[in-house]
Amino acid sequence: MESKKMQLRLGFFGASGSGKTSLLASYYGTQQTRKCEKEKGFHLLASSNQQGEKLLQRYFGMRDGKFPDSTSMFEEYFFNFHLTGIEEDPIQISWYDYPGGWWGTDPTDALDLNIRKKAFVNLLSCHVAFLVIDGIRLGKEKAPYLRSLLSQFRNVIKKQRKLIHDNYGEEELKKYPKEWAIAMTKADAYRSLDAKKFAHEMIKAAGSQLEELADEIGDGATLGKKFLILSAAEGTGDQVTDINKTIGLELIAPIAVRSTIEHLIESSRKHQNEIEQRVANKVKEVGSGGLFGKALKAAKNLVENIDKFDDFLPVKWQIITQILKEMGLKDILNEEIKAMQASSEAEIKVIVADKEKRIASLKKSGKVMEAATEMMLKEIHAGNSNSTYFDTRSECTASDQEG
Ligand SMILES: Nc1nc2c(ncn2[C@@H]2O[C@H](COP(=O)(O)OP(=O)(O)O)[C@@H](O)[C@H]2O)c(=O)[nH]1
Ligand SMILES: [Mg+2]
Repeated sequence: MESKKMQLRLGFFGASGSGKTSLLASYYGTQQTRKCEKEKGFHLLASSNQQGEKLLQRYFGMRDGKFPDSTSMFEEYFFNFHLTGIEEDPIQISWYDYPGGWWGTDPTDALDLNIRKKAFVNLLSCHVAFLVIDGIRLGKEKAPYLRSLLSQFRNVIKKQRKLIHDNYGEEELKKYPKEWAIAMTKADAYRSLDAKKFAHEMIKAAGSQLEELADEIGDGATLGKKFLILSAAEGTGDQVTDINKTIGLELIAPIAVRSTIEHLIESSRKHQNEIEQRVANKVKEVGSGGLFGKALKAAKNLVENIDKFDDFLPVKWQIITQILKEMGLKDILNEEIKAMQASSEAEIKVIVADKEKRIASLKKSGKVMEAATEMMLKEIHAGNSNSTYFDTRSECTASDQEG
């Protein structure tokens, strides 16, 4: 029997120099500070000492004022999500760094070929992918930068999908990651942009390219819906001026968790006819709350059918459906619906307080996995996530959903 540990695999796609290495070093380093552990009650630990040391070295370099040396290799890292005071680590996070340009060139030797093959397999196992946009370049070059980046990236996707198809077959292609977030790095250098403005700027400058890209990825791809802004540190050029001024890093893992849940919901919606016809009627009955709120409501009706998700979802999702089932998907969804519909800060505060109570009691009763998931979801609602994360679906009105 597979151990009941949630595997969460994240892929980062971005051109060389777009800030991926700095991001991970800062993310990891920040997690190791006592302040973080005290405030959040959790932190990430590298699964291997060697990897942990490498990341910390880069982080200390940044603390001393210098961004890390650039790397252009495919890199993978593994972390355990550690809850303060609890021995067992409930979530394992894999982080894959896919450097840009890499897919466009031919392998140089047998070793390179092998690394690439492995990277392919990992790519297919990713639950959530992040497309990295360089905030400094965006600020300077604006729309032409976005358009050229997106069309290059579309070629990359095309190439990847063809390679997967030719080497592993049609069936494997179904595993290709569908949950995508667009992440702008170096947000410290582009202060006037919050996540919502970033989303609007991208859609205005390159909306049709985003749609084409989503089509290239395949039916149900969420590329172009979720936007976040990140900064590894405040800096100018290759100098770090303040390592403590990071932006949005703490939301990466929570957004990934939330995305996996959304993916299950969307899949269940798409397959609703296969699951139960009566659900379709229920969907019509639900009221407003935005497209996402509506999706969540529809999903509520499917909670009892979660067993059947495994029939149509690729294997990589099964451990997640199993966990969600055990932890009471219904409760989570109810909470998330409330949170999505909350309009005032006071309402959000109540939700966060409720979650905190729930987390404390889950921890007390040894439900570590459940506590960890709740902690991440709480993170999205707490703090200033409104300015660093934006889902365009929260803007849609209920009528967008008809038909
Ligand atoms: N201002 C600012 N500059 C950054 C940040 N992250 C990276 N940079 C700059 O971008 C360069 C490339 O970053 P790197 O992490 O190596 O990019 P990668 O090639 O995608 O891994 C760094 O040397 C810095 O000059 C950031 O958060 N803020
Ligand atoms: Mg790098």
